Amino acid sequence: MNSHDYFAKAQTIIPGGVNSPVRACHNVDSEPLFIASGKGAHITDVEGREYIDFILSWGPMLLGHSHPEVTLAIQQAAAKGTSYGAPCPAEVTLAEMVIAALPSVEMVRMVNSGTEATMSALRLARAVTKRNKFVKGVGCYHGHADPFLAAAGSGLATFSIPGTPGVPDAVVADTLLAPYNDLAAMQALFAAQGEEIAAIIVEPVAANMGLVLPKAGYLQGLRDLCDQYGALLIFDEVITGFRAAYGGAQARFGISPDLTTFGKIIGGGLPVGAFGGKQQYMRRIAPQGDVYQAGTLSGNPLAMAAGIATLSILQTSDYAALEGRVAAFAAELAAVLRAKQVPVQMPTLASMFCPYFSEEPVTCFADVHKADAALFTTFYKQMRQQGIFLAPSAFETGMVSFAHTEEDFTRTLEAAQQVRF
Ligand code: KE4
Repeated sequence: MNSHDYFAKAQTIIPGGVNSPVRACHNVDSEPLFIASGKGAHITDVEGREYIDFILSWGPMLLGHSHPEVTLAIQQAAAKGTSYGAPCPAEVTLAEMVIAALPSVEMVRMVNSGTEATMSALRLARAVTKRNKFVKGVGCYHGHADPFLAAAGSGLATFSIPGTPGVPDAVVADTLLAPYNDLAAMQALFAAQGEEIAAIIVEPVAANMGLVLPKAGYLQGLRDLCDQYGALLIFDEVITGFRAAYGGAQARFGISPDLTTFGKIIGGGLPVGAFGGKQQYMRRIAPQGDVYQAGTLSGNPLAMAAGIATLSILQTSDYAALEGRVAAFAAELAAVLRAKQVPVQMPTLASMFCPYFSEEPVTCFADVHKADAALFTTFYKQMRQQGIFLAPSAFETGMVSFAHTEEDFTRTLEAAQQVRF
């Protein structure tokens, strides 16, 4: 069977034929590829075609696919059993590694996805502050828990309306929205409602509307507002954790949040999320405290083994060297595209890059919508035809691993050279 056949069958028994919407490739007018295997920076589809992978499972595979040490760790753990429903030493080891990497994290709870991490962190912030309202940035994504699935209300209203059917109005009534990177809007929100706000949750680098870097002073401004009004600052580092730097975006930008959420890389490709922060907050989590949070497979021994193996390698990996290589590659890619008389912005940060087909730099969600989605679709399709596997959406970020070689970059640039807009 080829991908088309698998997709046709999948659509009869799985909603949209996929287990997560973005994989359906609707944003780029394409059908998904069904993948048979991955090795290093490459994946192979069910028809045996190989691609250079810049999705990397939406972030987890910073070491590349099937890294031998990670695979061995998982195999060895699996041979001893897959889940105990009781604590195991690996949970302590991975917690120690996360805490050692981020000074702001003094205690951590493992969960099974980024969604569980952000959902739990918000519950904790609300319990700690005894407040219900929280603020999220427009264009930031924090998983699919109900409170985060909010859209902007009408006009100047700062309250939200449900972003999807199935979320009650009441659930998002306390979800406040402010444009990412607009510190003045956030300050106005706090001036009006600050005493009722439990938390700001923010992607310190917004990687779910392409790649939008924080403006100078923005993150510090959020920190100052939270301090002034007694709200908690939650950094959603599900993507940036251990990718923006080994210590996450908070290490790069020198901001200490009250809570941090993790996912993706800390599981090495297996289902892991986590939330952590200062002891004074985290000890409120059951069973030490009174804020309930739980999970059958939280701290799963295989997932912990994969995370430990991954972070053990990343601890001594040269992030600066990778960042330099990615910046050079992205600059060359932008030059190749601009030579075709198309407008390109190409922000990068660490091992992330994002081609926006836009005349103007992208600093917020409104700017993202000014980019030419049709050009992106053309780019995506023709690159995929040439064996380059880009994120199938202009709202996602290109991810590079330590396994990508200069040959991979060269082949990608050659493919871009062949694109006809
Ligand atoms: P998960 O529940 O998908 O593990 O994590 C949710 C989440 C939370 N916070 C941030 C900053 C995230 O980026 C995510 C999930 N990221 C998307 C891709 N950008 C997941 C891909 C998908 O939904 O299939």
